[in-house]
Amino acid sequence: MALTGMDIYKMLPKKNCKECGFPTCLAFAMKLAQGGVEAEKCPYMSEEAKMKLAEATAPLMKTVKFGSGDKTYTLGGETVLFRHEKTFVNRNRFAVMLKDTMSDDEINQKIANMNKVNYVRIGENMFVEVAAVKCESKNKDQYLKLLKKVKDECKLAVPMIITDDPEIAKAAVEEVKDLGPILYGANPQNYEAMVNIAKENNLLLGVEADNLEALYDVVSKIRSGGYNELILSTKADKAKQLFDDIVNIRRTALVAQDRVFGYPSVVFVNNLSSDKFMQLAYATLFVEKYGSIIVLDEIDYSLALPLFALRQNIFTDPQKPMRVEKGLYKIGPAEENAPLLVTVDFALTYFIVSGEIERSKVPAWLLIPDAGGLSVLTAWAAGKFSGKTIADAVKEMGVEEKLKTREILIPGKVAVLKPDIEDALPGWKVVVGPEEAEMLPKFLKDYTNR
Ligand code: B12
Repeated sequence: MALTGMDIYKMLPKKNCKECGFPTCLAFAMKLAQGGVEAEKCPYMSEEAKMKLAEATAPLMKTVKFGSGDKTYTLGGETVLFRHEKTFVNRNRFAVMLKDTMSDDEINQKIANMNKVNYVRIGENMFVEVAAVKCESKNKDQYLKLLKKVKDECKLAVPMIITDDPEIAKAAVEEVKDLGPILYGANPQNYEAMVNIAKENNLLLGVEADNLEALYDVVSKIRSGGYNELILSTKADKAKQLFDDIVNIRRTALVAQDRVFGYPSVVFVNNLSSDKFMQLAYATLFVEKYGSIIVLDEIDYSLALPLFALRQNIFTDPQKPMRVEKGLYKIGPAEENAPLLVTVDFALTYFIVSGEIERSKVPAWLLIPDAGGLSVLTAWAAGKFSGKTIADAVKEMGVEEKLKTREILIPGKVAVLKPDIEDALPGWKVVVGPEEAEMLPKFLKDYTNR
């Protein structure tokens, strides 16, 4: 439980020395309880009190890691229940379920799709980060064969070993430990053996139980044994129950301030329905509330496009507008005669337009004025993308000194700006481009071959 100002006050030396910058120890304690000052500011606090305080003021929800190298992922560490209260910090990760009882064809198809669905949206790589590899056969060799295949063929995903048999778990960890796998399957019966394997290999351990009470009990025991790298789940296979469980885990941590449930969660939406689009619907629910790893039966673009876009929206910081820095951006090996285009500083627009320019393979310059972080038409309607703002950007970025071209390509949606820009930039010609950026590759090729 979090400490109150009075709890902290009792631990202080009560010298009222003012060296911390506060008039009294009580004032310092109150500020510390709110997280407004560091305990270190008190020069006379005992080491024991410092340790107690560090523990009590640590975030209520633990931040955990899995994976290795450039495929290392962070989960948890959330401080608010609702994104708009502040921000969510660590995005959920998606997983695809592979079982050692599936046919080779089925496994091959799933792995091929996991490798194929891989694209960039607003600067972020989108792919399934976790291969949930389940031992259903109870046969060690059969399971290890699948795990080895995943290790060799799944190019992007980190394995999550799923078994409740410590002997199989041990062999499985040995097979893929370099990849920083998650070990999932500790429960009230096997937790001691599973904790030992996780501890020895420094792995994130998935703990599950039939219901929240049993989960609370087993997590308490694991914590008092000193292991803290956990991710939690219940075995609920009905949507309402699973949703209740996952929300309660988060509320227990953040509202009741009980660290026993202060861990991220795994959600098996593949157990809720065998229908692909029902799984999609459930997954959207758990992106918003509070799945940290969301397991699906499969992935393809019809699932990935909505899910990854939703995740990207939920896990952006609402305190910061999604915008790029104003400036003159070089795309490809552009020289001083290369075409010059202008767009706005709304991140989505910038990444779409720069992506299409790259796709055209025509090296070019992209001018970004300060347009308030809004889309083309929104910025235009708000008066932030106008003849004047574009002309100001041309001057501010030193475009006339850096480039020889005196032509600027504008978005087709704001063709109406042409005379205003030409008035504000004497000697310049405005060329109206297409309305949609996807038409840019053809347009740019025709434009440069005139
Ligand atoms: Co608004 N809004 N909005 N809005 N908004 C819309 C733009 C629209 C069209 C809605 C409508 O009435 N039909 C109107 C504008 C109408 C008009 O004047 N023609 C509108 C209005 C009127 C407003 C307000 C003035 C409302 C008000 O307050 N009265 C305010 C203005 C803002 C302010 O601060 N005062 C307003 C506010 C908003 C909010 C809610 C804040 C959000 C803005 C979020 C943001 O921009 N960061 C908002 C949105 C989301 C929209 C909406 C629904 C989508 C805009 C969007 O994100 N588009 C549109 C409706 C719509 O467009 N469907 C209305 C996606 C991006 C990627 O598109 O920037 O245009 P884009 O880029 C594309 C193309 O232009 C092209 O490629 C891109 C992809 O194809 N392209 C190209 C881009 N750059 C370049 C460059 C070159 C060289 C080329 C060739 C092509």
